[in-house]
Amino acid sequence: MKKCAQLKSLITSSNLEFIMEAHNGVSAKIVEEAGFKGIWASGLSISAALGVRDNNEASWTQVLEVCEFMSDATSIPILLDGDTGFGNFNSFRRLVQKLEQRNIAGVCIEDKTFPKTNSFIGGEKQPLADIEEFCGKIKSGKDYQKDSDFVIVARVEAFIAGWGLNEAIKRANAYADAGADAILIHSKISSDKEIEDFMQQWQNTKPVVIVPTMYFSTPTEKFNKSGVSLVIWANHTLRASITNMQQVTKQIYTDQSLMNIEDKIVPVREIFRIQNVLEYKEAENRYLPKKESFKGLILAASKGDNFGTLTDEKPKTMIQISEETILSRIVNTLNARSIKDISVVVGFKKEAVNLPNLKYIENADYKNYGILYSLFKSLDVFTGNLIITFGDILFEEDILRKLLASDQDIVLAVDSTKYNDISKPRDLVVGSHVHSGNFGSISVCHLNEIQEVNPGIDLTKFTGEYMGLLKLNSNGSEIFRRSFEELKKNDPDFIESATLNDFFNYLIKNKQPVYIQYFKGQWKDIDSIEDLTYLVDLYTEK
Ligand code: SPV
Ligand code: MG
Repeated sequence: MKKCAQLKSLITSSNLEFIMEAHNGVSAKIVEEAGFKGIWASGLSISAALGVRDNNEASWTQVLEVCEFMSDATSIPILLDGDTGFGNFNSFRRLVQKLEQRNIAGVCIEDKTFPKTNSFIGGEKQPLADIEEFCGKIKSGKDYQKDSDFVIVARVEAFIAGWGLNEAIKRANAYADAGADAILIHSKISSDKEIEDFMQQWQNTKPVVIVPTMYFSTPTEKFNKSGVSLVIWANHTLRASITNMQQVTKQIYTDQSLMNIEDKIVPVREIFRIQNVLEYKEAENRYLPKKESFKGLILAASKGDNFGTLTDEKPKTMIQISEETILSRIVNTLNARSIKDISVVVGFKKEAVNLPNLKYIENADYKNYGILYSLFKSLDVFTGNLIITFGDILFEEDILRKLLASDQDIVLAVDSTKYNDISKPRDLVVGSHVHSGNFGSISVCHLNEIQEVNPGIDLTKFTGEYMGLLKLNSNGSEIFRRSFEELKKNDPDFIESATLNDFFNYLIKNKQPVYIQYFKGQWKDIDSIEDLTYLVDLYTEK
């Protein structure tokens, strides 16, 4: 049901109904969550919440703006306290149009003069509006509202201004005849006497609305009996929040600590719930381009041969190349492509691997078991997208960028630079295509085979060298996990004795989609003092 119709039916229902004050989005939401079927957008509360007086110091468009936030935050109707209509008939009919445009269900205007003063401040001195003029105002609103259910309540201030019952009844009848959907009869005395008198005298069929702020001790049942249609609890969310804000701020000021208030106020997550942060998360999933986040896994458990005393007290990955360790250079490259969740498998001199913001996984058996075992030890990491790199290679960010953008589940970074001969063992691959590196040449293809090749062996069949850098998407991670688990069950020796190359070949044999992405150069493995010297020169020159 539209909000106007909801409010209309509240006012016309045969039951006594209640609406509750709110003054901003959060209080409106709280009112709705409490179970109320409607909201009173109180002029007193909205102005107080804005830090100004209830004398039309907030402009009508500022009030409108607050109402819009309240309405957007809720699904129950709002009756705006429209004061005196913010001017003459012309201002009021424009207000009505603007309220309808913002899905505010109704407005209440009082028969005083602009700028108004709150009814509880020197009410007797307040002049009442001319009856005819006020009736014209009501008519203009009714004439210009688009939705026939939009509600206009006329508020009679006769009691407030010190007039008697006759004046109140006379005005109420006039306003009802002018088209008002309901009459709000206001009273500031501490008993319900004026209201009772009015209700007894009121013959008109138009519903009556009351605001029992000052006659709060009257049992609600009495209002029901006397035929009131709608009760407005007019300022109680504001007053409750002031009570609490005063207590809490005083306490924090005195204590210079939050210790004594933490359990007296809602946790931050309650704010998030009220704001419906959950919906935003869901919407992000629906509407934002899927920016895949990647984790990193760096395999750095081994000591590294060929580095003499450099690796007495630390593994190779912690060797410095001009100010920075190999490991931190790898981490920096990963960070540069927003990979922040990085795990490192450590083994040899694990305490020497001490970079901040990394997760450490231990391969205590690094001496006996190799890289495959390190991967197996990292099984928990194999969820979602993952970049796995050896801890002793450097690669340019561009390589990582292309790997991250690749579509395939399992992609190995391969250097297609051709060797006639090699001077040390290398992990060479046979791809389903060769890579010329020329414009348009195929750069992604299937991996058919990978093996460690020793110097002196015929290299013609190989199409490139595996750099030790690998991308898995969630499927790829799942394939790795599953395969590890299968191997552990069916062939436990494999994980302990086989190499990473063996594992890739195992995947290929089992028809898993293993791909390679070709590059030309742009990386360096660090296997000897010469490699180090080359890099130190390189970085020192820069
Ligand atoms: C308001 O809530 O702003 C009202 C009711 O107009 S009263 O303050 O009682 O006048
Ligand atoms: Mg008011």
